[in-house]
Amino acid sequence: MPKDQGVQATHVGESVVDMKFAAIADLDSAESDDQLESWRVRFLGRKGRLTSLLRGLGSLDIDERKVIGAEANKLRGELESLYEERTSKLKSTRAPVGSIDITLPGRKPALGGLHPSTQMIREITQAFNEMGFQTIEGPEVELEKYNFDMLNIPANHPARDQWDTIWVDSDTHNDVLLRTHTSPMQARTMEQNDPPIRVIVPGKCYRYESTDATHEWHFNQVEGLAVDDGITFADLKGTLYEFARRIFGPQRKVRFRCDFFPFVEPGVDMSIDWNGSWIEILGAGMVHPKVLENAGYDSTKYTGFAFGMGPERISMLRNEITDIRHFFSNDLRFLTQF
Ligand code: FA5
Repeated sequence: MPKDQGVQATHVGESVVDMKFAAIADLDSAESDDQLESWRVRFLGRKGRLTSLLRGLGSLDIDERKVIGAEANKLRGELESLYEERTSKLKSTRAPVGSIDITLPGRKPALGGLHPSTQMIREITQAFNEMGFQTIEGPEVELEKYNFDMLNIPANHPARDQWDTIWVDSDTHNDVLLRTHTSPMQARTMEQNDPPIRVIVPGKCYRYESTDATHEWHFNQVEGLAVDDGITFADLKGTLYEFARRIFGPQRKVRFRCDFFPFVEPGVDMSIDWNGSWIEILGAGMVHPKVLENAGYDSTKYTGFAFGMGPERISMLRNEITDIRHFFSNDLRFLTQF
């Protein structure tokens, strides 16, 4: 805009034209209610620049006062209507109430995490992987043959009572069940592979039993099997001691006691010292010669050890969880702590 000659107000500090340029530029850059209000106070307010200029007119001679006074009053009118215009323009570009406000910070989607059982299983399998065991998995819906027969637990043998079994109803088969332990994978692995074998098998198991703080009707197990020429009970103990050292730390005491499982001889269970008492975390033993022979191995040449542990029980010990049922209750207050 060209400067208007005759409206210079050198005596009153600032020219009407300079002020007009400054006011319009500032108004155009006002983007919020606060900035608009600050602009109004600075230019049109009682102590604003335009009011100060008008007050200063008294010091001018009469002719100058008339010209500059008229220009300043005209400018006031112009600035007031420009202010109204800018205010309604800003309002019209704003999102209507109830619509999305794109200026708000975004909401973070909730991130999932690994289930505490999965975390424990991964830690356990990693410990054994580092000792040379390979991780494999097997079917949860299993044949009676692998779950019992090949593990030296024939039909009607009292040892079957040790595992309360959930059988699968079927018109064509009466030998299908939900596996009661991960040990059937001992039989399946030996059936399909020649020694040497070193495998670790995590997976879900199911038992028809009532639940309490340390028993669930479905839970995970991690099975281990090593078969080779010349494996001894010392290898079993050494491997499980090393596992306990990795999971529970070097200070933790470990206890082996005799136990009976039809598929091992001798059989043991292993307990961990917990505040002065012992808590059983796994069953183990030397693979029974009959189990080796059932898989077609020469039991005079090959020996092996096997073990089966409960990762939920181990997590309970590690994390001071008092009830195993928390693992499968799907309560986020529990799950998000891991
Ligand atoms: C067995 O299931 C054997 N198959 C283990 C084994 C494998 C022995 C190889 C010898 C050689 P047991 O029923 O004790 O054994 O279960 C093994 C572990 O699974 C227990 O120490 C416990 O940690 C876990 N476990 C057993 N039953 C439950 C249950 N109802 N709820 C949660 N964890 C369980």
